Amino acid sequence: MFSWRDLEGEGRVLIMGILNVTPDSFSDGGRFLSPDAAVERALVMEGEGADIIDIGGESSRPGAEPVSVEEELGRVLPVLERLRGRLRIPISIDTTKAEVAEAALRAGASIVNDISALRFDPAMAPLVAEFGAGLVLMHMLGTPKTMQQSPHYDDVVREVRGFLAERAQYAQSQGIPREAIAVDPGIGFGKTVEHNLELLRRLPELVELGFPVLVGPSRKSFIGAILDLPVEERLEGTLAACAVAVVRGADILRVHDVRQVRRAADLAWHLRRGR
Ligand code: HH2
Repeated sequence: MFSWRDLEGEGRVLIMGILNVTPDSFSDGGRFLSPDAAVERALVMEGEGADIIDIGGESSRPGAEPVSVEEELGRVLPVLERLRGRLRIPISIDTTKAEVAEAALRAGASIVNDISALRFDPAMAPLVAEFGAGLVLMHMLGTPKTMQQSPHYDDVVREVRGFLAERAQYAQSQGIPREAIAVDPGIGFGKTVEHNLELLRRLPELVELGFPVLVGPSRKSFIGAILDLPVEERLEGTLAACAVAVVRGADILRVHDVRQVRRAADLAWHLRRGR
């Protein structure tokens, strides 16, 4: 039975290294599409200090078209099969589809990272419960195709918090234990620059829910908008956002640049403990 507490045992922030096995992800699309390149990338991220490898076969960038189960499985399964027995750290599968999640769990994944928070596929919750898998519940307004069409909230933090609390209740009602659940405000998923900033500033209000909080600011467009920088120039902005998130209570960071974020996050962790 997966428990976030077991992973957190080392007393440091957890780094989830991103492995996008896609042709069209916003920052690294196409780079790890071949299974061999993807496996190599996973091993490198483990060596750089990742605690989890998050494998995804469908881009969720704004406006992205959904892909079929067959297409998604054809991308992620060869990577999972080749990774079997080669990683010491757990694997999460970034998918909203129960069929993809099930195949991935059978092939060695132990966490489901569902950006729809169990909304898109009714078979997902029972599946996670049956496998005793870990679960990330993320907030998103609508779907990736529509989420950036003038997002509006009266109070973004209150609404995201209410959504995550409701989804966590639902997950538990389906038999998923509380210890298996982490929550995520979904940086960039139906949010303006100001919404993203507000969520990071008021992260302690999400920490109060009592679940580990995952944050994924890596290379995202709010960094580009504020610093006026293209996606390949957003490392320093990512480090700043990650450090602040850790100080404000984040437990898990989902990032592309594992080596650099590991160092920044470890320092921020010590600052947080000292308070
Ligand atoms: N962000 C992305 C994808 N999955 N999962 C969680 N839990 N939180 C996030 O913030 C998150 C996520 C988008 O980033 P990326 O994977 O780099 O891009 P793409 O969706 O284009 O593959």
